[in-house]
Amino acid sequence: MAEASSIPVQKTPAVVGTTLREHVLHGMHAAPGATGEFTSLLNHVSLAIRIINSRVRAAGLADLLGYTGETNVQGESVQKLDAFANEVLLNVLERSGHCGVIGSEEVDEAILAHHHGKYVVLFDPLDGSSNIDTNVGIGTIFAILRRSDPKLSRPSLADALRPGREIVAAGYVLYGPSTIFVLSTGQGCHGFTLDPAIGEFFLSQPDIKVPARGTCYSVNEGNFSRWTPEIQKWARWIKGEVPAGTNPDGSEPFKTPYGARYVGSMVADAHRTLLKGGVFAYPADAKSKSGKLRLLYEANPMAFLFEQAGGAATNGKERILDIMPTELHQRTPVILGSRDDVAAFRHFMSGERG
Ligand code: AFP
Repeated sequence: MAEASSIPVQKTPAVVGTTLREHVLHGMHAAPGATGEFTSLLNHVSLAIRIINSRVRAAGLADLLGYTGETNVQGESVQKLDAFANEVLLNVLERSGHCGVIGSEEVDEAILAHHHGKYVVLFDPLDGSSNIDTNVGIGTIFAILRRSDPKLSRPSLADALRPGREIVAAGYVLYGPSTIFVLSTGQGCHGFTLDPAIGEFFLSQPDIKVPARGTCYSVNEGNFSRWTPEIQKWARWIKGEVPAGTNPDGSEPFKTPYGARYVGSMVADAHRTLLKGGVFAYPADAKSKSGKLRLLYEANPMAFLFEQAGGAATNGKERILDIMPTELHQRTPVILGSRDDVAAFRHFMSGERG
């Protein structure tokens, strides 16, 4: 029988890890000249998220399922939870006093808030809302930009119409089996999980790196007949209907077929892709000629996070973060994920493969 002394001592895992608040404060201390406003703004975002989360978790009980009877600026029926999440974010952000401009997927015009507010916050309050009634993962997505001249100029729409490469922080929250907050302030991409008993987000996935290649593709293939021949060729290739072939960049051949995974909530599909690799695509089609997803509320924040995690995001021709927006509710094709898988899609679009 083994002596007691030879039994390896199990280290108790730390009960309390790094909270989201500490993580953000740490970033502030490392930034010379930081005033604390950005930290305060992120704390307000986190508060709004926790309020939304509490309602999402009780949706079936609190008469929050179903539609309000209104249609939003996109012409889509507004879900009650969508309207609630939107209101919470708008109220909390306005009260923070840090926002010059706020843009929401649910609101027609940009909201010009505080004259000297340093920041612009753009968000999709509840992404994947058509999945709400069936208890499938949904999420919130946001991006934060800094106004160029908050002391001298009044807030205007132009403050929001900036390319994604100027984003200073972006994140999404996935209301799934647990509530996960993925955040980047430009120093990598980090995942926090909500401890519902304590009401705090704790760092659970530090420095997420998306694998250079994955094994899954995520696209609404019901749109196949509406796609261009180039996109159709990509889809046939990734399903292994044609030989994998050699790569234009000389890298190791892909192992097709890839597996298919599609939830229909961008946050859920993107989160899986971020952690496991592969590619998520919502390309343009004959019905949605500019794609379906919104540049400022969905594509840009996700592209920022994927690039921070070593992945890539394109509209098929151009890096998402380089697109110069012309409208608040502009749509764009989005292809994001593992570096090599996104490159393969681009090679089909440019005709380098096909
Ligand atoms: P909803 O918020 O209307 O459900 O749209 C979700 C979404 O914007 C995005 O989250 C999904 O990736 C995409 O649309 C799904 O679109 P399809 O239903 O056309 O596949």
